[in-house]
This record gives sequence, C-alpha cells and structure tokens, in this order.
Amino acid sequence: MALQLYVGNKNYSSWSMRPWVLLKQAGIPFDEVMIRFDSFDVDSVFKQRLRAVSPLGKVPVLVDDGFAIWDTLAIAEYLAEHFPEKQLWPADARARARARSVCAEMHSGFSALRNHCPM
Ligand SMILES: N[C@@H](CCC(=O)N[C@@H](CS)C(=O)NCC(=O)O)C(=O)O
Repeated sequence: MALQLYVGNKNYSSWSMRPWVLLKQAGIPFDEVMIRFDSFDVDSVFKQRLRAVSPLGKVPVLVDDGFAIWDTLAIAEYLAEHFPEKQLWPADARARARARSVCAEMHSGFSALRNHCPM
C-alpha cells in the first residue's frame, strides 16, 4: 500500500488537515503532496493538478496505488478498514455510533463556525 495525501496550503485548509492529522496520529506512513491554492477557477493550476487524480477537484484526496478517495470521511473510513490494528473507531458499537455522530456533525455542520474560524 503506497499512500499519497493531496493537501492544500496547511494554513488555510482545515479540510486537508483532518486526514493529515489522522494519518500522523495513527502512525500510518504516507507521502504528502501539497497543491498550493492559486484560485478555485476551473482553469487554475490547483484545479488542473487535482483533476488529474480526482473528479471533484477538491482537497484532501488520498491516493492508494492510483486509486483516489476524495472526501475526508471516506478517507477516514478507508483507513479504518485497511488498518484495523490502529483502532481508529471505538470497538464498542455504541461508542462507535457516538463517535461517528460527532464526526458527521463536524463534517457537515458548524458552517458558521468554520467560515469564521477556517483553521
Ligand atoms: N467535503 C470535502 C470538502 C473539501 C473542500 O471543500 N476542500 C476545499 C479546501 S479547504 C477545496 O478544495 N476547495 C476548492 C473548491 O471549492 O473549488 C471534504 O471534507 O473532503
């Protein structure tokens, strides 16, 4: 398994930092590919470089031997499945459901907070 994590500028992209922190904290080896934000226009260098690996054109993207996963939660689930020994989710079913609830809330909610405090 050869993992590459595509991230944006770390001082702007809290999205990028989520799987980055997870990989680091779990001690899972990966190569970081930083794609600097120039703009989000369709013709930007950022979009052109990302589209080569992901149809969505957003960071983060995890690439595993050429296979792309392009959403934070999907990346987290992929890592949890492939590294069960890391115990990324709690073993207890209720604790796991609670942890997923919290992650989903953070992932798709708190937009006002995230807009005001992007990092
Ligand atoms: N749901 C995605 C959101 C990713 C996202 O919005 N990333 C931003 C960077 S912080 C991005 O790439 N934006 C580019 C754009 O909106 O075109 C995830 O959690 O991975």
